[in-house]
Amino acid sequence: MSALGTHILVEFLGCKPEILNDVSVTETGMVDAACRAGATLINSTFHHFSPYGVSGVVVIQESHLAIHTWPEYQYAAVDLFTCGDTVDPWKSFDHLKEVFEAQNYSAIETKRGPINLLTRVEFDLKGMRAEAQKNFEVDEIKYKRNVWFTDKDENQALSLRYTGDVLYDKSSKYQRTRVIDTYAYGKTLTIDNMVMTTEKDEYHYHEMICHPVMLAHNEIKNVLVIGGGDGGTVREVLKHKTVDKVVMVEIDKNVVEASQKFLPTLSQSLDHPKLDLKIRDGIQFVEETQPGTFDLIIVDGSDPVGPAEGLFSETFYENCRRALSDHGVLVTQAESPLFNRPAFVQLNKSLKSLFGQNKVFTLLVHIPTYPSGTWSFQIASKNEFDPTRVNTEIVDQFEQNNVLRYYNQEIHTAAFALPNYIKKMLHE
Ligand code: SPD
Repeated sequence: MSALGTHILVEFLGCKPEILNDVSVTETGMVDAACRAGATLINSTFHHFSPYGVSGVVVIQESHLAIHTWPEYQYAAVDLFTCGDTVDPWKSFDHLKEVFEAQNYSAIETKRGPINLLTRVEFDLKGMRAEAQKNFEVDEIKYKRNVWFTDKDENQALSLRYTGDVLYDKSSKYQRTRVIDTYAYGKTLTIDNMVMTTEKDEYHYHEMICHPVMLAHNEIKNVLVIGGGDGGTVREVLKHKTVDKVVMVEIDKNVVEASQKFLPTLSQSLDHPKLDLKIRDGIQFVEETQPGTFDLIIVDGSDPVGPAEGLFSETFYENCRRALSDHGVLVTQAESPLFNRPAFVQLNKSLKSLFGQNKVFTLLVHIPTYPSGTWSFQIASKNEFDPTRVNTEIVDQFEQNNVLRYYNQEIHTAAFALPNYIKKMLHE
């Protein structure tokens, strides 16, 4: 290897103006060109200028492809910059020539980072970051780094802009846990590129996974929380005076550690005397639990990929049912009917087949930082229990004593009201 990278400066002339003015065709062509070169795609951002022109960059693991078009001159200026031996930027060139229907072109290849002029050094990454951070503090108002965290599937996404610094980043054999500092929602816990909870909207989720069921029931003594390592759920559970004991089973100690270090408002009750915190697999724990042990099981797991996949299986819920006391009830995070319809519908079906058609209820909650914003919990009870009915005096008293931010008696009723499209999904 004689240089770190290859840079090809391309002039495409006599191109089709309609193509050069179409941001979507241009972006697709550039992304496709990166893939044909054998590059690993990181991200792309493209913009259309009115009335003419497109600018865009495709960031690849091996550097970048960039373009500026002047449709009115049938001209595009393209940079193809790649590093390493596995990527061939000339394949991108060949592809783009076809896409833009260029009648003429010129290309100059130059080597970037000549190895004979460079000396590799080791350096202190952390020190550099701290130094760079000082500059941002001075200039904070003028410059905010444009770094985004995106929770997405192949068709939908939720993005949060953050400072660019990752406060916590550890991978276990199960998953990668990070804490980032977002501008709009404060410190945010993520697992494997998915938002788990944020400082500023966590109460929507944590109040709603506990209080509707606990207040409607009003005799919950022994509670099991599966997952919930950030501590938000046990913080809310422990607000109920009826509770004698809470067992929380979190598979990954990193989640607890991250929350204790950076999310104190969530993790504040993780050392509560009524709490028995176990770091182990919740699925196995429930399998081994004596029948009839818990009045309430709360499944506060992640999305159904990786270690949380089993938290959506019928065997797991069969074991939960067995572990519940006669008047026991289960609440589980049940994904979004919009973002993950298959998981939402399947979970409802499984619970109905295990607990009975009339013993399963769906509750909706608005969570701004989860993709689509609409999220659900499902409730299943062993015996007759109607969680939609609640003593309003008890709710009012509880809400005032605990200064709740989301839940109240009107929300209790409203949360069980399902839009027609969701009713239809659940009855198909
Ligand atoms: N898409 C995110 C679903 C995560 C559910 N659990 C969140 C943990 C909060 N305690």
